[in-house]
Amino acid sequence: MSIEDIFLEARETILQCDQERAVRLAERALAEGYDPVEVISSGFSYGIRQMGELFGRGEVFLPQLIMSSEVMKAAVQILDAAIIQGETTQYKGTIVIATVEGDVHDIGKGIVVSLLKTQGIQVYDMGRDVSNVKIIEKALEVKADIIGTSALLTTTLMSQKKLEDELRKNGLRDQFKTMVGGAPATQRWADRIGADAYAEDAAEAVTKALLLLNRT
Ligand code: B1M
Repeated sequence: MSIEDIFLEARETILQCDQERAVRLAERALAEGYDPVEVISSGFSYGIRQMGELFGRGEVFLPQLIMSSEVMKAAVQILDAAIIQGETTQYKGTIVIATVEGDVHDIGKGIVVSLLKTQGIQVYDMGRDVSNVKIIEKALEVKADIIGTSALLTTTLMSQKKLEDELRKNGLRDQFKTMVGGAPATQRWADRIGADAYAEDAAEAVTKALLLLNRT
């Protein structure tokens, strides 16, 4: 099967909410030696974004969106296991990462987490719907170098600004670098709120994290 066919079928499985086929396809892509990251980003992720557009236009409804994200998660789980994780105790740095409070979108953050781990970065993934207070507590506890937040809703994006405010208010701003991501976040947004970095996708998140750690 060509990589283009894999991409096309991956998108279809998401749009058709066909979990069995998605799982079989993920396994086949790995068996045929394709790069799991590429299969996620140009195949399944593309499909879920198309689903999001249909949802945004009212052409599909929440139950279908939920089903398609379950399909996405099942496929990503298989591909994720094949992404080589950095086996080291000599970490290049530590990041605490979370999806912000009020936001349950965690598929993209999960991909970011996997890729960061492949680069020997120690990752504390706090999950989703996490308050800034908890994020900061964890960052202090593990002496993180970077705090990374993901926000997918325009309404929850503001939490990334509140995190910057909270760090400043508590005299902690210089203690951590911050990175923001998620579909509505942009470089402009990062500049506006004073975040140290913005990343559009998981690959860029790795590049930016290494830059923040002076490891490039
Ligand atoms: Co939601 N949802 N959703 N949803 N959902 C969006 C975000 C939406 C744009 C869809 C739409 O209307 N077109 C819309 C937001 C509109 C807005 O705010 N303007 C929306 C809505 C409205 C909602 C609900 C409110 C729907 C409702 O209940 N009526 C609800 C909100 C619940 C809540 O959070 N409180 C909701 C729920 C859900 C599901 C549960 C069904 C499901 C999430 C499942 C899950 O994550 N466990 C879901 C999904 C799947 C989506 C879409 C379709 C896809 C998101 C996704 O997984 N993308 C999304 C549409 C879209 O984004 N275009 C949508 C694939 C993923 C690989 O990409 O997450 O962007 P992404 O991550 C990328 C980059 O952004 C970046 O790297 C990742 C990998 O490349 N990145 C980072 C992400 N985090 C980063 C952090 C970094 C750096 C880079 O550094 C720290």
